[in-house]
Amino acid sequence: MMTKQPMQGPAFPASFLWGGAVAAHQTEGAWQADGKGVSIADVMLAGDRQTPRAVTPTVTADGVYPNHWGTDFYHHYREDIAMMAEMGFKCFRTSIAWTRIFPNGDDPEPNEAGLQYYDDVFATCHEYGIEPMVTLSHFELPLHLVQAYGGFASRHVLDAFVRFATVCLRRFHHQVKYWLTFNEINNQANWRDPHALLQDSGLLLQPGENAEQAMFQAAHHELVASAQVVQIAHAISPTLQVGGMLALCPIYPAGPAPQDVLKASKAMDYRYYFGDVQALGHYPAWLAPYWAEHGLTIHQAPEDAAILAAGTVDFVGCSYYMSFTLKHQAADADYTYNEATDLTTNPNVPQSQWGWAIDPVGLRYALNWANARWHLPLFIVENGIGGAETLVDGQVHDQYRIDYLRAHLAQMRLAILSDGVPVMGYLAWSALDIVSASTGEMKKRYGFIYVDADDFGHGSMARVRKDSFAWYQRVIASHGADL
Ligand code: BGP
Repeated sequence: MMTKQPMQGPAFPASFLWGGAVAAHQTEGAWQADGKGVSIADVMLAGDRQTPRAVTPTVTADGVYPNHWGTDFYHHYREDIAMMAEMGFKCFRTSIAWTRIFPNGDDPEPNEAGLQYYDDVFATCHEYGIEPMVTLSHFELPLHLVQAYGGFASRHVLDAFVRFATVCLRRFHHQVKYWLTFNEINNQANWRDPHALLQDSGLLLQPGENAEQAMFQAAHHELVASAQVVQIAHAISPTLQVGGMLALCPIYPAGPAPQDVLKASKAMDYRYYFGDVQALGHYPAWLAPYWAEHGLTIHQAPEDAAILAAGTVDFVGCSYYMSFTLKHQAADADYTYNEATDLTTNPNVPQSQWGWAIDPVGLRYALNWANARWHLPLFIVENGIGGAETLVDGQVHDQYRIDYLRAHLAQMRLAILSDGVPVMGYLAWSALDIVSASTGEMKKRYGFIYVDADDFGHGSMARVRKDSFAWYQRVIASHGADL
């Protein structure tokens, strides 16, 4: 039962980093401004809840490409960061669009105008005492690297990413302490979803190509790149903290049948092996026999194992949106599961307007599970609920968002204070309304700040404080005692 009255309770640790998150491609717009190149986000057509987004090889005149305008953060960032400061943000996460720095991903020289833009964004954060957090790869690969090299299938892209990351670390390490390498690197565990493969690794499968083989190979290159970036960051400055980033969606067994319990446990192993490698420095023991049994050959350079071992992350960033329930299917024999066919609806939790399970207790469960597995500080760098909203007399009444966030924060507080889980901070998704990654819709709104724009970019782009804006301001001011 959700209440409108504050939920009093103990405060979070004083060092807790309250804030919010966005991604460059979902909010900046200005898709060709100041030398920026074309990214995969720029050629993804809008979809909706039923219609997946289509990837086009180029931009066509009659296409609808929502990431071209986003919510024009590129020109509104000073106003937006000031409003984040008004809420009391301690930390603001965004990504650096690779194509603003290297338009093709591997150009001979970086684009100074792109570097300067992010200099200004991070300087504006510090004007308000807000600590920036940077995601280096957030579904924004340069289209050239996808088309010319097949994305992270190629070690050339591994090297190009490390070069891009090194330029960013050297330029911004005085302004940015917290870094994430690959956003939700584990989405591609669902390798039957072409968008997960494209967004995570820049893979566009050829006809007849083995999707699982392609995923594991590309993911290996990303994991090596991530480990290299960790080491480079620590060499530049020991104060830098580099995290991996996983979509943390617990998978529950559909019932008490032992086969269901084992299936869900193995599915978690499969979905989170990326975190095992980034946190522990090596592949889990089950993968080599799994690859052999499935005829998968993952090419690893001789030096890769040492790189992985030396490049473990300082913390594990996680998004948390939902949980899954999984039923063992008679034909099942191994770890994989098909998100399209094997997941069952959980009758114990409600769903959002877009069909995502609303499971606050699952956040406490997931934080405990991750802590027991990786023994590293955790950071919730995305949590929120998307919903359709309307502006009425200059106001947006988003009580459903307050209820959702209040319930999740209450469970996170229990994980920290009662279960002893080390959580560094909480960054709500999203600080302001932005383009949905999965559907390309603006109508699936996430922000504390409403942006006057529709699914086609029509609108004034004016910013309006929603009811949740004042609520979150009070939460932060009370260090989480007043939820
Ligand atoms: C995560 C992404 C974010 C954001 C979020 C909400 O997977 O890291 O970029 O998109 O999901 O999902 P959506 O925008 O599809 O509603």
